[in-house]
Amino acid sequence: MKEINYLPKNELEIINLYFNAANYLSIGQIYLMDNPLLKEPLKLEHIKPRLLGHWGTSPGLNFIYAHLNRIIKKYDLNALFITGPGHGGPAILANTYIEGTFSEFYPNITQDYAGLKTLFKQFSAPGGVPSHVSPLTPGSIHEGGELGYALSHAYGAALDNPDLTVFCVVGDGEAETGPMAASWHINKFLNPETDGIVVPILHLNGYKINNPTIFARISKEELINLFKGYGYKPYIVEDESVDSAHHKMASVLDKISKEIHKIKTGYKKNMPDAENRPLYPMIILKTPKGWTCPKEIDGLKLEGYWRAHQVPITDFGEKPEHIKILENWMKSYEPEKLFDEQGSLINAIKEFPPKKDKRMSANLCGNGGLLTKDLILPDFSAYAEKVEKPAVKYGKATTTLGYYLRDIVEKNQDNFRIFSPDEHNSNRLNAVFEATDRQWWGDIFDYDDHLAHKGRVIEILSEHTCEGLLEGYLLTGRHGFFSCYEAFIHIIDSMFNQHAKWLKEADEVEWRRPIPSLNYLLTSHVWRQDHNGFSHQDPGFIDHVITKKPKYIRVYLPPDTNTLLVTADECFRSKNRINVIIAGKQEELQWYNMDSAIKTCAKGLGIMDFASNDKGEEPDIVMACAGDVPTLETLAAVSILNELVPEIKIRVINVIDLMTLTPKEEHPDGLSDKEFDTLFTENKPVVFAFHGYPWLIHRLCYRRKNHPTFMYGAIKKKERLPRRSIWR
Ligand SMILES: Cc1ncc(C[n+]2csc(CCOP(=O)(O)OP(=O)(O)O)c2C)c(N)n1
Repeated sequence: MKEINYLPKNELEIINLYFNAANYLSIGQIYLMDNPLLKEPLKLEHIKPRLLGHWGTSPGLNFIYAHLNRIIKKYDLNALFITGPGHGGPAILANTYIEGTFSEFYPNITQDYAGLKTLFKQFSAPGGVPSHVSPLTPGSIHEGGELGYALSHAYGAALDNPDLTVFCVVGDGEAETGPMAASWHINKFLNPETDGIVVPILHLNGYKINNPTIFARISKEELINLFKGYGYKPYIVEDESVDSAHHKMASVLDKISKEIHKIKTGYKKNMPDAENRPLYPMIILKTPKGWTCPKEIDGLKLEGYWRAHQVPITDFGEKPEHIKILENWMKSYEPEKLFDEQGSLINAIKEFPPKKDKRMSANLCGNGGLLTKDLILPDFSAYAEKVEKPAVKYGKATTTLGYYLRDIVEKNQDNFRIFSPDEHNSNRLNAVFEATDRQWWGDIFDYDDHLAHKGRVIEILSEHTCEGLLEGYLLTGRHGFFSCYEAFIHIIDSMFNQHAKWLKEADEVEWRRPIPSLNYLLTSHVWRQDHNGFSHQDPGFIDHVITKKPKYIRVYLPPDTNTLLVTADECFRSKNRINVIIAGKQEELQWYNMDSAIKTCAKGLGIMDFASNDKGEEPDIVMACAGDVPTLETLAAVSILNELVPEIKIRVINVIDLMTLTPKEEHPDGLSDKEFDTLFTENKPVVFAFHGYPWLIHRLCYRRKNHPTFMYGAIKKKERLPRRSIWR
């Protein structure tokens, strides 16, 4: 085969030195707290007492990283690296150390003996870096840990970044997850002219934690056909010998780089095939799990088996002979050829990666906040519902929001996107299509409704994919919006967790810049499932959201059009938050004119004067509500009470920003006890009609003085609605 000697000798040599250095640095982080260059014989006291980290995926990641460095320089690529097996933290950190970025961001980790020792010691140790890729990792937009989102994040990063190539490693175990299975289809949305390129690299190392992977145990033909079926052009790189694998990988990456160039230039020049979806290349890299570690340990298979997944050699106290095995393994990379006398990497290795922000770990997309431009927002009051008197006029909140979104799209053509799992129109946001289309690279027929090769809306019936794309888009500094049925947003509960964790951790990393907020519109909500029913009811996403660190989350329940517009504007201006807006899409009575909507939203809640008869005095009862239907029901109840018992003094309070109910010390929007008591009184009964489950209000208010008087009208258990009243 002509790949056998594809690389000239000098190139092979340096790429292999780089690979050895990255492997050595990965193992060093997992094992050593002293004697980092093995200058003296390895002893138990040099080895960390608690061994943490994952070796199995690391050599594959190092191999890929080394080869990408080669082609970035050769083809002057603007490249970002995303790794699904984020548990391969030691490998990614090793590469950022070689690239020099790690020392730039953390000056105590110097490029010498002392720095090397600290690099090793601080890995997965208190005060250091976690064992997975995290916000502390330069160049990362991707929290390691929960598997399944690498490819949707990669595609999200590539959207509207026409010059970016995102190399995305997908573990073959990760490839078994549901979210990943849907993500392969995102190539049917990418526009080769206006978006970047994603090159998926399936890392077929054969095993997960304790099991073989499905993809490794089907025939090559089946595997290739699968990816051809997904619309990719798969290239297989398969070898156990490091040298010949280098030749094969280099040869494939050269081919792929040329294909990428052809795709990009072809579409820019609008060549004849520009009407067709390009066949995007991908790589299937088949190398042994834990590649280059000892073949066996204690007579058991290690390299090329799941035993290599985490820490391949352990029990040094009980089995001192393991110390020698580890030492020999580390020495097999010949550290004396990788580092100079001062413990600094030799120049040839240091010089190998690309320079400045061409280094994948220094790509500005990896710190998206640096690239963020504020959205150009139209004046929301221009879309106001004219409300001369409360409770007279009907309006459709999300329909009007659609006009506002339409104009945001109009003003932010490459900086704002909307994602939805096939619910955009159902959620009444149709007006957006006056300004844009749904981006789509499947067949398009002349009778199709707003399907086009360019468009600001992406609809795919996978909440995971919508969420992953939006996260990738936000993490690389742009703005977006996700509209979804309330009941089904639970599908991404866990992705929401991961993003919330990222925001919290990234906020604590000095060099990371704030990114635009993740904005959800949850509609088709629990109370108005007119076409559906019990199957579509669950208001529990809020319960999930409020468990996260308060600083980063907001939950809004605007009861009408004007409050929805004010809320949306606030969300689009915010950064580093997750904003959940829950609003009905049906025709509903309007309560607030724009002026009062602005005032009430600024406080997050307010007394509905038109419905209250306490006239500034202490009321006999407080009727509180949060959510559009509970507001309507509360006001209906109040009008009945006014007729039946006009002597009762009633105060009606409408809560729009749910987090105002939390104590001020716990949430930036929380009311002080004084403010709370002034509104809700210290001892008068409070009847609270709430959109979701009642215990949530209990949780938010239980430390308030008159909390014992609270009574709830809300969903107590899963029941068919709206056949029953909310009052029970
Ligand atoms: C969604 C999810 N489920 C389970 C796990 C636990 N887990 C961590 S690594 C791993 C195996 C991953 O295998 P693969 O993706 O092939 O990575 P590699 O073999 O390269 O380490 C599993 C199941 C996880 N991190 N995320």
